[in-house]
Amino acid sequence: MRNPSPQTIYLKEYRVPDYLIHSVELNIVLDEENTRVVSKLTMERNPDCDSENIALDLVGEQLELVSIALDGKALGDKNYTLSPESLTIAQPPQKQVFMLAIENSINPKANTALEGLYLSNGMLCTQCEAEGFRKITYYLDRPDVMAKFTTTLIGDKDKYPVLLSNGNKVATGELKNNRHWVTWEDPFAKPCYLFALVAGQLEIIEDKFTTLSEREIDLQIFVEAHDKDKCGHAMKSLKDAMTWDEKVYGREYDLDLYMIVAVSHFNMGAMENKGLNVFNTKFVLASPDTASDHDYENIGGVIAHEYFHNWTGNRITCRDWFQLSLKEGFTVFRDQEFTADHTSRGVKRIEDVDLLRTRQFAEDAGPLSHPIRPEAYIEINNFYTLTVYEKGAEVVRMLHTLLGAEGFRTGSDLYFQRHDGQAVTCDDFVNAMAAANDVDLSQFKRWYSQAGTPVINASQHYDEASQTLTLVLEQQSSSPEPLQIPVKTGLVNKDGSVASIRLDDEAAANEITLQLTEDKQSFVFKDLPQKPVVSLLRGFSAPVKLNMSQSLEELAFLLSYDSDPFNRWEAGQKLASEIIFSLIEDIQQGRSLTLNPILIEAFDNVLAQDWDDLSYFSLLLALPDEGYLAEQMKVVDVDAIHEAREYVKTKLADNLQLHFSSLYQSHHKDESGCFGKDAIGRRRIKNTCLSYLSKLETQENHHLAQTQFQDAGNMTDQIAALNVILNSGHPAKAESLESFYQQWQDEALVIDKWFGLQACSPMPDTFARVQALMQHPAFDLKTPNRVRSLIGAFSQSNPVRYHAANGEGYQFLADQVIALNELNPQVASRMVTPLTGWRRFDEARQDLMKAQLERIMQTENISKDVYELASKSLA
Ligand code: 0A1
Ligand code: ZN
Repeated sequence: MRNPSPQTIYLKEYRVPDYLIHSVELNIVLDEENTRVVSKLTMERNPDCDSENIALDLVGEQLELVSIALDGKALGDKNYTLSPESLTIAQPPQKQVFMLAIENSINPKANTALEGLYLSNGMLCTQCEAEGFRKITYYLDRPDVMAKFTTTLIGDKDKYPVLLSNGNKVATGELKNNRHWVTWEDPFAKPCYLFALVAGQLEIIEDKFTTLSEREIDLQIFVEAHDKDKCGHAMKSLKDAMTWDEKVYGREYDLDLYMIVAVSHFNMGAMENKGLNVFNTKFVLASPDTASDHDYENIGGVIAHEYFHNWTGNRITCRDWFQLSLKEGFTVFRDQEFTADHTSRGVKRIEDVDLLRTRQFAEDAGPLSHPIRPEAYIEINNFYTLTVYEKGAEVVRMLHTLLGAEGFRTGSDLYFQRHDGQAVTCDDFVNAMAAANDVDLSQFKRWYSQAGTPVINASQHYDEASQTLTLVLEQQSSSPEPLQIPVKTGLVNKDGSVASIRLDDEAAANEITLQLTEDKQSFVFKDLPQKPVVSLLRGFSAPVKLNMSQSLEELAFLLSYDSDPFNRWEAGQKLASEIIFSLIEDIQQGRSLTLNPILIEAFDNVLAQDWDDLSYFSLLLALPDEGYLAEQMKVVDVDAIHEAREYVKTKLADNLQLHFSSLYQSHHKDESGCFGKDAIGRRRIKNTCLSYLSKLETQENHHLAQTQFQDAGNMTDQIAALNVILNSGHPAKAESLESFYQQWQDEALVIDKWFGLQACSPMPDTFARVQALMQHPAFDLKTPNRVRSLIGAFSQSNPVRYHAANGEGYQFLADQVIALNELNPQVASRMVTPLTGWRRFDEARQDLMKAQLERIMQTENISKDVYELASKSLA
């Protein structure tokens, strides 16, 4: 192990920096194996620092120090101390401003961790968030040290014709030996995690955007030559995002140039470096034949996310990494709303909640549960979590619900005005919201320090004599004091009409946001001549688990009549879940199975209606995900979940096949290249029907899938057909998989899908197939997208095969984590997650999973990343 007991960093130990950096001048001579960095820092002692310690501690890792000079004078090695992770100057000058010059070298080719400066398909690029800049040069690598950067890049003209960094290009020139240089100047002070450089043979796609105040911005996307035709959607999304941020938040872009570079090797989705975003190719490249509708939507969302960071993240950044949700929660909320405004609001909300409930709830219920503002970490890279991002966005959304759209905008205006150019905290954000609206949000702040998913128990009582309905809400959470929870509520009459809500002396309304602020509260609704059906937590107005007993009939009723798109879908999910859970019990007790006809009737009802929004219609027909069902079980029984869900799906297909067939036929059109809401909706509903029909295993349906697979002119249809072929007894399975590979072998992102599809298959031969695919020439442990599409997909999205009772899945995963630990600790630690939830399984599986975690803990040179996850989940 590198460090026997890696250090824990605590929020409560935050201190202002001892020194500040005003400006940085970087001179970087690029070379694959020996890049030279000269960094000139203009520094001063921080006037706000009251520490006695005058030593200057810079951090640096995997650097070869060449020289140091203070105010132009070389420092002898007695004047500083070097450790593998730091450079300390005991006696820096005590005058106001001094200059420190450092020269060091780095080896990008040896960098498989993809943090700092690294190589991707011959291109040099950087990733500095959270603490990657210290792998480029010695620095005060913390977000509250903000400096102005001037960067000169020098490189070979043929290998690196394009040389990019943050800000504006201010000078260029030629040198001998076929080299050239470019100087970039970023006028905005920034923390070093937002620094970026890119050098390589790249093609450029250009456009322009005129801002609200009529400034013309150059927009540039850089990609490898063969991808030049796949940037149209990304460029359009960028312009849409710029327009939206002006309209919704009054935020304009601030530099004259906005650049995006797509790279094939990237640990995450994308990175918001100032003026120079670096993106995983997955979130830039799209053409109708290579990218699915889902990919198109994701690209739009991620492009917007990174663009929105320019204000929520860059202009105003985090004081320390505990505040990560300050920028991430807010920015995710902004990108969710952007997508909702450009697609279908109801569908977007359902998909976001689905992700939250299947993945974030599981994280929050396990050993790695943490508040959206964590209080301690060993490795900050482990805290780019669903909790910080997705639950963080839910917390911001609750503020939006509580303050209303206008109040929220007044609050965000004040936040931008107060803190522009600063590194701030989550409290600063909530304080600005409170001050602008003249409300007290001190109770609301508890959401930032509370871990785990709160539970609301709801009960109701209707009194015919007084014509009142009393709703009692009780909350339970890890917070010692009650939380402030907005509970959007509606009432529906027996005939499906809206029942007016009259609460105390308030005016009647169709919908109300109840304020749950105490442990237990009663709400009395008046003037109700008949007992209405309650629709609670509309739009999923708070990230909580809601327990309210509702009969299957009431759920079926809400599925037909609830006017809230989220709760209408939710009623269907609850109905299906209840039925699946009772089948799970039957399976566990060895009883024979029959499907409750109420579900068939409810689906029949949905199928018989005319729907404008076909994507939403498809969601109403989707059964709850296996992961979501597992989340709700005390002891997860993956086999029974799978069997029960498959049984329900097959029975529905059997009973409703005429509906599914006729819907399939009426919506099966060739509209490849059309990405309007209707064309996307038609593809989605058609493929939902195809998936049901495939359960019947008839020759006719096999033929349907095969024809769709062969004729498809777009990736959505092709991959949907391949998926049903793969997951049925289709005779053309092997041939289809092979022809798909042959067709797309030169398109890395499509081959990722090919790996992913096979890894997720519930068929019995999947594990053997996954093992064989590990040996496939196209598989590479050094490419994170490949690792995620094979190892990640298998362990995170294929519960029934990954959790095989003999433990082969666990052993396989641990083997891969151990191999990845050496190469790329960040990716390795993300792969550990499916072992960490061991407490949720039966004893035999618990033992098998624990044994693998223990084996991982024995890894030689275990990284902080993997150590933190494995040790915390065993504790
Ligand atoms: N800030 C980026 C996410 C990101 C975080 C870490 C990275 O490397 C370790 C890369 C990207 C975002 O939210 O988009
Ligand atoms: Zn982000």
